[in-house]
Amino acid sequence: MRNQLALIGISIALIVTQTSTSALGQFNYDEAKVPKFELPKLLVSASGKKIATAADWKKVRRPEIFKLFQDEMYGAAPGRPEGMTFKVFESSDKALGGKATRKQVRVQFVKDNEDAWMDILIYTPNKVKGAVPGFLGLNFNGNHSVVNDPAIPVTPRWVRSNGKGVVKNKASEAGRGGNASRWAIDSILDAGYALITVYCGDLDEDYKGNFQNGVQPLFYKKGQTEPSPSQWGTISVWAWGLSRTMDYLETDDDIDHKKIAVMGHSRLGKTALWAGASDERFAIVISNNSGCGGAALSRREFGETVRRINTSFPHWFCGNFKKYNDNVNALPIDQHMLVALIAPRPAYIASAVEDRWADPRGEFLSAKHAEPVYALFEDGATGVGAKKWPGVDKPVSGIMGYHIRTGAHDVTEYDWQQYIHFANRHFGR
Ligand code: GTR
Repeated sequence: MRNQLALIGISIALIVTQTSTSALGQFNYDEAKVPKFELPKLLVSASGKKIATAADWKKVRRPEIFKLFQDEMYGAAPGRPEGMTFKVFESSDKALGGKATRKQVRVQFVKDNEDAWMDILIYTPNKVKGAVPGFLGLNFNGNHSVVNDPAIPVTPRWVRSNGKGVVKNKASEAGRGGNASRWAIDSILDAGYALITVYCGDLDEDYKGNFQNGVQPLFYKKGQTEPSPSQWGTISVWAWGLSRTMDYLETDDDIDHKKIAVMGHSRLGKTALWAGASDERFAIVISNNSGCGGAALSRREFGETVRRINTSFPHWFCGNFKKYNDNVNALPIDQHMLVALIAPRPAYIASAVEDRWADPRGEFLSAKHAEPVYALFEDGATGVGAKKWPGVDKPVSGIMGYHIRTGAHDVTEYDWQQYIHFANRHFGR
C-alpha cells in the first residue's frame, strides 16, 4: 500500500513537472505536447522570390528579415550619437598579480550630459605583444562583480538583487567578484584573449515600468515619454551599448577589433544575438542559455513562452511584440532567422540540461534551421556540425557550434572552454 502511494506520488510529481500551472503560469515541459507548427520561410522573399544566392540573401532577404525583428520584436535603436567621447580613466599593467593590463574607459554618450555614460572594463594578457582578439560581454551586476579587483569602482547604479520579486538594490562592496565564476578570466587571458565587459545597467537598469532611466530618454523627441511600439526595448538598448563598445574598441590599438566575439548569458545572450545581427563588426556571436527571445524557437512554446516573457519582462522587447502573446504563429519571424542574420559569421549556441525553461532542443533547432543561409555562402558548409541534437557534454561544430552541458542555467568554465576552442579555430589560432 505504502509503495503504491509512493508510486502515485511520483507519477503526480512527473505530471506536474511536464505541464505545470505555478507562479510562472501555464508552461509545457513535455516534448509530446509541443504543438505542430510551420516555421516562416527563410529563403523566400516577401514578394515570393526564391532566394538562391548569397547576393540575393544580402540584398533582398536579409534586410527584410532584419526589419521584421527590428519593428516587431526588439525595437529600432538609433545609431552612434554625435559627440560621444571616450576617456581612459584608469589603467595598470600590473593587474591580477602582473598577468594582465587593466584599462577602464568612461564612454560619455552625448555632450553636456555627464550622467549618461557607460564604463568599459578591459583586461589584456601581458604575455602577448600587440593587438589581441577579445571576448566582449555585458554583465548583470556591475563591472566590480566580474573580477575580484579592488581597482574597479562599485557601480553607483541599481542592480537586480534577485529574480523573485525584489527587483532592485544598490550595488555594494559585498558584490565584488560575486559573479567571477561566470567569467573564466584566467582561461581567457591564458588563451591570449582580452576580456571586455560593461554593466548592462549603465545602459538600462533592468526593471519594468520606467522609461525614464537608461539611455532611451536621450533620444526622445520633444514631448515623448516612452519608446514608440517599434522603438527599442531594453534588449535593444543593451545591444546598442555593445555597438558603442565596439566604437571604442576600434580606437584601441591593444585590441584586434576585427576579432571580437560577442558573448552573453540568458537575457544578455538574447542581447548578444541581437547585437550580432544588428552590427556586423562582431566577428563571432555566442549565446549562452539565451532561451525564449534568444536562440529558442518561439513556436515550440516549450518552457518560457512569448506571452510569459512579455508579461514578466514587458520592457525587454518593443511594444509591437505583445501582439503575438496569444498568437505566436502570426509572428512573421522565428529565432532561426535571427541566427541566420549572423551568417556567414560563426555563431555558437549553448544550452544546459537542467535549463528546460530555455528549451535546449529549441535552441539547437534554431542553429539547425539557419544552416541553409550558411550554405548560400559556402558550398557544402558544415552548419552546426551535427544532423541530430547531440548528447550531453558532446560539443559539435562546423561554421556554427553547439553544446548542451550537464547542469543548470549558468555560465561555467566548461562553457568558456568550448568558446575559446571555437574562437581559436575560427580566428586561425
Ligand atoms: C528568466 C527569464 C529568462 C532568462 C533569465 C535570465 O527569469 O525568464 O528569459 O532571460 O531570466 O536572464 O537569467
